[in-house]
Amino acid sequence: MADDKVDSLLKEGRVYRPSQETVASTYIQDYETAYRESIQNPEAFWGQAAKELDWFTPWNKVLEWNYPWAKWFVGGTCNMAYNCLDRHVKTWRRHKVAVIWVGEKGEERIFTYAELYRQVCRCANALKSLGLRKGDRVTIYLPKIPEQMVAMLACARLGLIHSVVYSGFSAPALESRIQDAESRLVITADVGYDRGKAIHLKPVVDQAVAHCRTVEHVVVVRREQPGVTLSAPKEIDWEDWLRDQPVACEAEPLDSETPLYILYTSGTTGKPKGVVHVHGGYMVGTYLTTKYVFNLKEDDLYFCVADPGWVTGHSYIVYGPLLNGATILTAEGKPDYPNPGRWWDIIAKYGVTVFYTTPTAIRLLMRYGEDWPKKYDLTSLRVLGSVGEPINPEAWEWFHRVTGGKKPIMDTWWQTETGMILVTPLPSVPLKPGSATRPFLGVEADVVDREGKSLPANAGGFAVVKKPWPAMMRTIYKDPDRYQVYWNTIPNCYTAGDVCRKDKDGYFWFMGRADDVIKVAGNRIGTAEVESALVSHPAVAEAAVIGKPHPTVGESIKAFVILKQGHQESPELIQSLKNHVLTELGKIGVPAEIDIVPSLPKTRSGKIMRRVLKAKELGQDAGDISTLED
Ligand code: 6R9
Repeated sequence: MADDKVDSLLKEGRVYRPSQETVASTYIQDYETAYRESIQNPEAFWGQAAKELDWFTPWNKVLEWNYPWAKWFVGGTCNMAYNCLDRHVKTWRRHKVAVIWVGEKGEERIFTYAELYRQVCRCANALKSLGLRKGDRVTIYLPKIPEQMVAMLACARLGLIHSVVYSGFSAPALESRIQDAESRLVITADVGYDRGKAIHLKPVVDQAVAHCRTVEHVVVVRREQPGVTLSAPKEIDWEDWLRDQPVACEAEPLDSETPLYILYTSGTTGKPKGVVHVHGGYMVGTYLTTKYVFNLKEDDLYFCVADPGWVTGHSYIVYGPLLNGATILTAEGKPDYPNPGRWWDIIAKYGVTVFYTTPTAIRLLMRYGEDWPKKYDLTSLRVLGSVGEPINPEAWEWFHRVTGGKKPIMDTWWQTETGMILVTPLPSVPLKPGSATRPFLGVEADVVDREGKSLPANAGGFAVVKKPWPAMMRTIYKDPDRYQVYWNTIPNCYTAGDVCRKDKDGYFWFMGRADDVIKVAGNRIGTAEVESALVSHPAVAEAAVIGKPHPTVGESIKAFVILKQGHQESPELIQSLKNHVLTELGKIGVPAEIDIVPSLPKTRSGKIMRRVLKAKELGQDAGDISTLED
C-alpha cells in the first residue's frame, strides 16, 4: 500500500472508491471538472439546469444579487405543481406510478401521475370554493398520509402558501405557527398512527384554533370509524370537500419569486422562524440535487423515510422526486414497528432502489443486530442516503455492510434554510465514512474563521456558503431582520451555524451546531424553546437546557431547573415538568433528564452559560470562564 494511502487511512479512516460500473452509469462522472466549471459561472450552470423544467415565460436574468437579498430567474413565470404533475401527465408518464404509500398496518395506496394530478386538481378547486386566493396561507397539520402531499401541491397550483406543521407538535406550538402565518384554513386528520396507537389530532387542532381569528375553516381527513363529529359550516370533511370538484384546474402562472411555502424551524430564541421558499429557484435546486445526488433514473423506486412535516419531506419526498418524474415510496410509522425488519421488508417487497434515511434510524436498527437485514433480499438497492445529523463512521460502516457492502452512501448536509442539499457526495465520488464529502455543483461552501478567512486543512471553523444558490430561503416570514443575520454574522457569506473542518482533500466533516440549536433524532429544536416551556410551569423559576451526546439519537435533551420557593424536588414533580413540556411543545421537546439545581452559571450580564453546564455534565474543561459571574 502506498504511504499516502496508509496516511489517509490513519487520519481519515477508509476511503471507498466507486466501481467503474457505478461511475459509468452516473450523470456526473467527473465531479472535479464539473464542479470547477459550475463555479466558474454559477449563473450559466443554474440557468442551464432551469431549462430542463417548464416555464410559462422565460426569465430575463438568472440572478439578481442585492446582498443579502437574492432573486432567481427574474421575470420568469412558472409553477411548482405544474412541473411536478402536468409536465409528466402530458407524456407517457401519466401511467407511471407517482406514489406508493404504505400504512402502518401494511395498507397500500398507489397513485399514478394521472391520479395524483386529478386529486390535486380536485383539492385545488376545493380550495378555490372556500374563496382562498393567491398569497393566502394554509396550515397543513397531517400525519404521513397521501393527503398531505395532495394538499401541498394543490396550494402550490394556486399560489397559496402552505405551512406544514409536523403532527407531533402540541396545540400551543401549532397555534403559534397558525397565528404567525395568519392562515385562513387548517387541514388536519382525526388521527395519525404510531406503533399501533391512534394519536388524536383533532382535539389538538380544536385547542389550537380556538384563539386563531384568521382561521375560517378546518378540513378534516377522517380515517377512523365512526368518523369524528364535525361542526358545520366551519369544519368540513375532506371527502365531502373534494367529491364534486372537477378533476381539472389550470395551474396559476406565477412569478419565480412567488412564495411556495413557510416552514417553521428552531433557532436560538424561543420563537421559531418561518423560513420562506419560493417557486422558481427552489424548484430548480431541488430538481437538480435529487437528480444528481441519487442519480435518479426512470426505473428507480425512491424511498425516503422523512416526514413531510420537516424540510427533508418537502424537498426530497414531495418536490424534488416529483419534479424528476420518479416513483416515490413513503411509509407511515416507525422503523422498528411491528418489528425491526419493517424497512428492510418494504425495500425487499417493493424493490426499492434509492433509500434515503437518517443516522438515528440506522443506529436504532443497529441495536437490533445484523440478523434483521440479513433476512431480506436487499439487492434492488442502488444508492443510499443519510440526512439530519452527522453520521458516525460506525453507523456508516454498518449501513454499508448490511446493504451488501457496495452501495454508495450519500451523506447529505443541508438545512431548512438552504432548501436543497449543499454538501454531499455524488455516486461517482470516493467516500470517507463520516464525511459529507464535497459541495454540490454550483455551490461555493467553505470552512472559515470568524472574520470569514478560509481555514487550512483540518482546522475547525464555521461552515459557510460564499455565493447565493437558487433554493436558498428568501426571508424569514414577517421578520426580515432575522433573515439578514444569516448573511451578516460572518462578513460576505451565509453562516449555517455548524462547526466543521475540511481535510486535505477538501472533504467536509461536520461536527454539530455552533449555537444553541440541538438535534434530537434529527429533529431540530432550540434550547430556548424547551427553556421557555419549562419556565411556564408554575413550579419553575429558571431553566437551562443543553444537548448531551447520545449513542442512538445523536443528542438528548438535559434540563437544569431552579424551583420556585415552596416547591420540593420529587419524582412526581419531574414527571409533571416533562408532561408540561409535552403539552406546551410536543414530544420532540421533552427532556430525557431533568436536574433540580440551586443555581445556574451566568455571565455578569445575566446570560446563562450553557457551555459551562455542558462541559461540567460531560466532565470536560469549561474553557474560558472569565465572564462567569460567580
Ligand atoms: C435537512 C435538515 C439542519 C441542521 C444542520 C446540521 C444538521 C443536517 C447533516 C447535518 C451533519 C449531515 N445536519 N444534515 N449535520 N451531517 N449530513 O436536517 O434540516 O432540520 O433545518 O437541520 O442539521 O447541524 O445545520 P434542519
